[in-house]
Amino acid sequence: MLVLYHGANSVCSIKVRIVLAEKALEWEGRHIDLPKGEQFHPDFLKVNPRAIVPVLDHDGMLIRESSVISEYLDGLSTHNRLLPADPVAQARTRIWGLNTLEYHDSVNTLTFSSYQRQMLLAKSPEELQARWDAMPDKIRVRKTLDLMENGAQSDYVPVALSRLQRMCAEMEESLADHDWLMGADYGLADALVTAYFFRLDCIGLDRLWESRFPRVTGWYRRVCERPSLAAATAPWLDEDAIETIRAVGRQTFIEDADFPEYL
Ligand SMILES: N[C@@H](CCC(=O)N[C@@H](CS)C(=O)NCC(=O)O)C(=O)O
Repeated sequence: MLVLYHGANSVCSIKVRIVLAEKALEWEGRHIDLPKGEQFHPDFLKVNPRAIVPVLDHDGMLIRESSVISEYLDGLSTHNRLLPADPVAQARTRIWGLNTLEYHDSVNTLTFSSYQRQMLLAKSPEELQARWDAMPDKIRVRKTLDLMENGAQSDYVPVALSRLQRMCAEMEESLADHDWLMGADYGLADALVTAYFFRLDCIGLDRLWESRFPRVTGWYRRVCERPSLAAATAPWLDEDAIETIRAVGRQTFIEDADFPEYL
């Protein structure tokens, strides 16, 4: 049996849920409420001492890291094979998977400087202290504290924006000759990066690619038309929740603010 420990609005969980939907695999969810801090509960720490989701439990065998889980799931059935057969395309797909570590860090920066910041600001000093004490990664604590204090003015924000511009520029190049990242067919590389775009879209930052990167804009439109994105998001995130997140994002990242030029 496939059991996924996941968060409703966690980008890495959305990534894995997209692959589960693309592969039409049966799975059971164990929802971990991240804003409530359920990732720090001793029962979950037995599943992942790093206190992060997603974690896949396949018949008692635990697998962590969303891109690794995604490729693992793809290998479980021949239905809608997502990893290309060609070894070079496989290597390139895995590079997209590695890149997502950087995308995750950048998207996490922007999320915690906007709506997650509001969630943290609403907590009492005691609750916050308990959270910092529970977080195993103290570098992440430092970054979160900085984002909480400075919001969009944090030094982390322009770095994140310029890295994400680079992501868009690299994708624009990869999409020069075909509709999907690895060729004519939708594949694992597309599935691995989609959730980061979904989150940026939710926090009102679709202008990172809209009117700047036309091929990426078309790619995201096509991704949104696939039933897998709705299947991976709608049951956990309704339109009202997304609108609230977007409103905070729009307040945080002022519409006409210049993006740092990476290119
Ligand atoms: N590189 C990991 C990142 C996992 C990660 O950071 N997950 C976030 C949610 S997207 C989390 O569980 N955060 C817990 C917290 O913020 O305390 C992956 O791709 O699986």
